[in-house]
Amino acid sequence: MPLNNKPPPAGVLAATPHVIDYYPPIKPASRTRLQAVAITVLLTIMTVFSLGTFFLLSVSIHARPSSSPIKNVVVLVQENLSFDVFAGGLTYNPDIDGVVNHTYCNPANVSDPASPQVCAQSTAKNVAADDPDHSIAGGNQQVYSTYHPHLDAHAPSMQGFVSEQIAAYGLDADLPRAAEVINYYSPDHVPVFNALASNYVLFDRWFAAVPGPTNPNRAYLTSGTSAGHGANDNDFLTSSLPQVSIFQQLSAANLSWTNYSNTTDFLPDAQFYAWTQSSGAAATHVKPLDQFFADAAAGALPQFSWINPECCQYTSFHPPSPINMGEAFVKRIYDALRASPQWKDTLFVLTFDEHGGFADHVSPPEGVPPGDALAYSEQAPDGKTTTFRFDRLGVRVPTVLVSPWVGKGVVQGRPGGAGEGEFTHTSILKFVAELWGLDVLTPRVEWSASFGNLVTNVFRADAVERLPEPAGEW
Ligand SMILES: *C1O[C@H](CO)[C@@H](O)[C@H](O)[C@H]1NC(C)=O
Ligand SMILES: *[C@@H]1O[C@H](CO)[C@@H](O)[C@H](O)[C@H]1NC(C)=O
Ligand SMILES: *[C@@H]1O[C@H](CO)[C@@H](O)[C@H](O)[C@H]1NC(C)=O
Ligand SMILES: *[C@@H]1O[C@H](CO)[C@@H](O)[C@H](O)[C@H]1NC(C)=O
Ligand SMILES: *[C@@H]1O[C@H](CO)[C@@H](O)[C@H](O)[C@H]1NC(C)=O
Ligand SMILES: CC(=O)N[C@H]1CO[C@H](CO)[C@@H](O)[C@@H]1O
Repeated sequence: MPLNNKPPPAGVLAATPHVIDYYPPIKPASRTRLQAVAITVLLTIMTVFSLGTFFLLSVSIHARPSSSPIKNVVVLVQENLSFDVFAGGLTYNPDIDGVVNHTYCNPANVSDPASPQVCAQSTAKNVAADDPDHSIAGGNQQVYSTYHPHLDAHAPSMQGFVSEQIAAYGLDADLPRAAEVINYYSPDHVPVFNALASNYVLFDRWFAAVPGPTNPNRAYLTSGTSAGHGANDNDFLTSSLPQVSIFQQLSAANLSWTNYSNTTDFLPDAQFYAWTQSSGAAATHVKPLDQFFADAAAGALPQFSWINPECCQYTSFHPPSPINMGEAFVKRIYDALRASPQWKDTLFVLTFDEHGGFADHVSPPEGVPPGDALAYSEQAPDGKTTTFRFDRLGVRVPTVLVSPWVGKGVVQGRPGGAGEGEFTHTSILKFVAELWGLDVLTPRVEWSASFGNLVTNVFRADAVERLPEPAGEW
């Protein structure tokens, strides 16, 4: 049996109170017995059909283990920064799709065409004072200029970030402060990231999985779906996610993994899942971050290392974490891997969970396969309900691929392969499935582009030994 996340049976959807299924709502009061039977039969047929389609596809792409030089994969997911704000100011390659030599502005009031424009400048501060809105509803406003987008009527014009910041913080008289949401870092501010990107592979078209907050994105990162969750709700704190995760898959395949964690207010990502608790893996496979540095030095890293940063005051980049402390943390991780006896076998992926409400000028793709058939609803700031079906990606986030087996200074845009979707968080799962011959977990993972073709068979002896020091405070 493939270890993947099949769509749950229709009865499970209907019984779960806080999620809405894919199909038209059914009013129990008006439902006759005959109607109920007919609907159940219909839902069962649809579920079986979609399950069968996915099963066929997943079997066909159940990859053979590849002959890759990569034996160890290390993933660090930092917090809450968009591509343009963190990486859009990099200048080492004019092909980077950022904000250098490109004017990107948002109106102060997205509903008023005559309102002043607030334009991106390279004056972003080390500490962002006002954590921008990153709910699903806030993200709708940022991307579509409305809390209630209809994909046929509203374009993802990326004009609503400043307006939403003003609405969230009442900053209408303080446009320079509202501009914090769109201003970006110069290479001098982010020397660590600049060195990583310019020495390895920078993706300038990598999208978060969900246009919403951290845990739904972290669930997509580690299982290819959030199982209908669009907020950081209690289920993430109680290990209640039912779906198969990469951690469960790796254990089933006898591949070693550790979730090194420095988080405090949130559970480490591996512990979102019921399986991690019930199998005992939470006790054996989740370790404090200090163990990562010890394992790297000893050459004892597992095949798959998943690093949860501290969240969200100091080293995660999440406001109010200072940017230069986040940089220092990334440097510690890289320097430890570079000095490790396992460096020659290692691929390190650094990405960000979501855009954190910060601005980006590239429209996220629409009409993408969701991880499953579950939808999510929340109340927007205007009091009305907004429903999201996980059928579009989140905002672009900075991502780098670091290894002695990748090219130097590669700027990777759209994937080249025919029939591939885009680079997005679930590209990591797609790559790992190919690398180790695992089942592809969900339709979203299957659609995602792998980055396997960026791993070469040429070992680079020129890999920088230590990254530069982070910037001082500014
Ligand atoms: C960032 O991370 C925090 C904590 O994980 C989360 O609550 C928030 O929704 C995320 N988004 C933004 C924009 O801060
Ligand atoms: C910006 O424009 C200048 C002048 O045309 C050019 O030299 C430089 O390479 C450009 N930089 C980027 C990052 O596009
Ligand atoms: C934005 O503009 C609209 C249309 O002119 C207006 O109704 C609304 O009050 C404005 N919002 C703010 C916060 O000024
Ligand atoms: C994993 O290892 C156990 C114990 O060594 C063995 O029984 C099992 O068959 C292995 N499973 C796989 C998928 O290799
Ligand atoms: C986080 O890491 C720092 C530095 O390695 C350490 O001092 C601290 O105890 C860690 N906290 C947790 C919760 O692991
Ligand atoms: C030092 C340490 O605990 N290393 C562990 C890393 O993770 C692998 C796989 O879970 C274990 O086998 C190691 O013992």
